[in-house]
Amino acid sequence: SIQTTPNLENDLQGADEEQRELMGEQVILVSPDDEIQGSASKAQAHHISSGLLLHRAFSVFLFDSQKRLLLQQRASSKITFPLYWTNTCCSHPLYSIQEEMNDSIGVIHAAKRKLHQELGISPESLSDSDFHYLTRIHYRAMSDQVWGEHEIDYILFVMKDISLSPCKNEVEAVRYLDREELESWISQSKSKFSELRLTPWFRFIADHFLLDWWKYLGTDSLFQVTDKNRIYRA
Ligand code: DMA
Ligand code: MN
Repeated sequence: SIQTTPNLENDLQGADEEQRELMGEQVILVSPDDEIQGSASKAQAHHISSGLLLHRAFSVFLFDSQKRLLLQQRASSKITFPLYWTNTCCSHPLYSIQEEMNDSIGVIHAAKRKLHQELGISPESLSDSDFHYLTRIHYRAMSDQVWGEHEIDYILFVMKDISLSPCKNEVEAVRYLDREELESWISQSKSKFSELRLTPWFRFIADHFLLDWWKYLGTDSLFQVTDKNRIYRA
């Protein structure tokens, strides 16, 4: 049938079954100052019919001990940004006592859950203190005509050698890149002839912060050039 107005149920129909299931998760709705307002389903928060509800998210950047960044290509089954390359792991803290805790504790709990589910990284191999919360970024970006992101994204850095076993339904491919290799990927992705696509949030972080922060990786200077209390508006 021909669809005239975007409809949440119709737009979910054609999606991958496992990903559709995950669209029932309850994400945390926040104000532009990141104060908790309530919850909504992941489907509702990301669909144009509700106007894209501002919610809390996190982006993990995991580096190995050689300071190479682990990137993932999103699986073709993802409802938003399928097959785009992006940082190690992204998702949302859920509306639960464990994950709605403030001062980045909640998002760290959520990050451990998703590093395990998406990449098969065992939660025992990471402690809360391995995660370094740097700052927050507020951005909005459409994936297609009906699905998009509108989030306050907590940036988490981890430097640790880990073993992984990616989940096919979440991740198409993984790759470690050093700083110079990422710079060349970024310029490649800007060419209109390139098939390499980077997610908008990763692109924003890479363009504005990442290459600088990378220089300070593993040193205390990293925390002098980042502001935990600030929310950058993309
Ligand atoms: C959402 O990521 C979070 C950000 C920072 C874009 P996602 O679409 O990968 O979430 P999930 O893995 O829960 O589907
Ligand atoms: Mn989101």
